[in-house]
Amino acid sequence: MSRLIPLVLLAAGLLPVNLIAADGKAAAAPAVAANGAAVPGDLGPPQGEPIHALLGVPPHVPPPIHRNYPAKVIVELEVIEKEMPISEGVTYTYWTFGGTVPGSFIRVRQGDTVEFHLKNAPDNKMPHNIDLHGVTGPGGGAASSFTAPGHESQFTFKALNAGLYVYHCATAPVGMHVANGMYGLILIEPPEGLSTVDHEYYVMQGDFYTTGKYREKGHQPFDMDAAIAERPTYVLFNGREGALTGDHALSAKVGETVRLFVGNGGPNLVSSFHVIGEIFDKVYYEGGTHAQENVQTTLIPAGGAMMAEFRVDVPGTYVLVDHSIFRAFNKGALGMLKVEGPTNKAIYSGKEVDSVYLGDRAGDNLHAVAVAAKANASGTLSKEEQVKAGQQLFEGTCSVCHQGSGEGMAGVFPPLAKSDYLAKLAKEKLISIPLHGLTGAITVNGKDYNSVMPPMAQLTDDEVANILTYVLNSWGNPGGQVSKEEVGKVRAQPAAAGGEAH
Ligand code: HEC
Ligand SMILES: [Cu+2]
Repeated sequence: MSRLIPLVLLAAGLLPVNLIAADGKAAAAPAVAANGAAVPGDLGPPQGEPIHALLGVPPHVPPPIHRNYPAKVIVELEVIEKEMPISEGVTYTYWTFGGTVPGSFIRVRQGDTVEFHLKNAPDNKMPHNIDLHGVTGPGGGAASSFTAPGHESQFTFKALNAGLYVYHCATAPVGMHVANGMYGLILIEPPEGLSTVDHEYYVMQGDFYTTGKYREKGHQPFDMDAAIAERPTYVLFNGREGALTGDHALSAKVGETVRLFVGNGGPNLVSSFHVIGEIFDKVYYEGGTHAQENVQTTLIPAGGAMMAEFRVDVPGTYVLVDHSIFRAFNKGALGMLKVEGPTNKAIYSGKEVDSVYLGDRAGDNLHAVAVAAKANASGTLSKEEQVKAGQQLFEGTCSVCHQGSGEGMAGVFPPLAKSDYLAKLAKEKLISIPLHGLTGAITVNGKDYNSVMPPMAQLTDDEVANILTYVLNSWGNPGGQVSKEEVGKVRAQPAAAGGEAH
């Protein structure tokens, strides 16, 4: 049993002589004690030359640490306040650790002495600091790191406990600093390291509060009242809608193993983290040392984290969601893991992306929608731009029932293509259909329908305008144009009852 490091010696900083190698560095610690418990880090003084930490830019993390001795690790993190897109055509002023949301990923080894430098960029407006949940000491470093714009502060801590920890700004008003994106993860690796996997990714959920509606275009300021009421406009992975979809999706190949480091910055919501179509082989819940196996959905508290490991067995698109599911489909909490490789019919029969499930997120990054939003902002929006944007929005929204071809489904969903009903509608009535829905008996192209179209209240005024302009100019319909302002007027009126326009 001489290979076990007595806990009390470690705590006192006294490493047993038989663990020090000839070069003065500690020999590799055994991974696991005979009783199955993880071996605590070697907590003696730092050895060797100080190391400058490599920081990970989300969704990437720095490489695993293969050191077998504790070192002095220098971390330099700069706070940058900057405007970035939060959704297509929507911008927000973020406060960031390292220029990204979440902030730079920090990776050290248990037992390391971390010399932390926090810089506050000179053209920032606010003071900031950092509270690292991986720090043992009052405020997790907050008081020692309070930094005015154009200044730098420094403090040092020993990474006593292995685990995956959230860090965040803790400057008043704390909630506002966190809501603006001031959070990230620090991984304190156990001495024996983590198991080898093919891919490691960094994902962090956060809730955002804007004065405008979800996807309302233009620059959107922070809404303190909504934040206090805990009514987020956006719930996002990695700080922006689409940060992990389309071209930005995470990737892996069939047969590979994936480790997700997932944190929740909050400030308010608890995440029910789930990957549609995948089962986590292991979850290190709460970022701790023990793993649960075969997990479908795992809770990540605000200010908490977890590690999930799984092998991908069949190709396709796996969708990361907060399974409080309105957040995924109506507030943006949706990411993708694209897996390439040969199919395995014995495990799953096929079909690439489930567009009925994903709606307009199944396609590309809503590029045409962004183009239209820009043109709208500069007052140059053309009918063609509206039609293009409308087509992308129609996919997965209206196409679920009326079909991509606009032909509908016999006896169930009326056609929008060459619809004589639509052709004779007054503009206000047409606009009111997506806004308020439609019920009651109608006749379209000689066929009777008596069904219910639910209101699509989640769509913004310009989205409705673009969709209707697309519908009016497609499939042999009469043409015309609907503006955002016209939609706004109809939205303000009460819903008219009955199906047929009088
Ligand atoms: C959940 C299914 C569903 C979705 C999604 C849906 N509709 Fe409908 N829509 C219907 C049904 C059902 C009717 C017929 C209602 C009735 O019988 O009164 C209808 C009727 C209509 C009509 C009038 C009838 C016609 O064929 O001209 C228009 C216009 C229309 N929808 C446009 C849209 C647009 C635009 C969208 C997307 C923003 C949309 N719908 C999304 C189910 C849907
Ligand atoms: Cu701050």
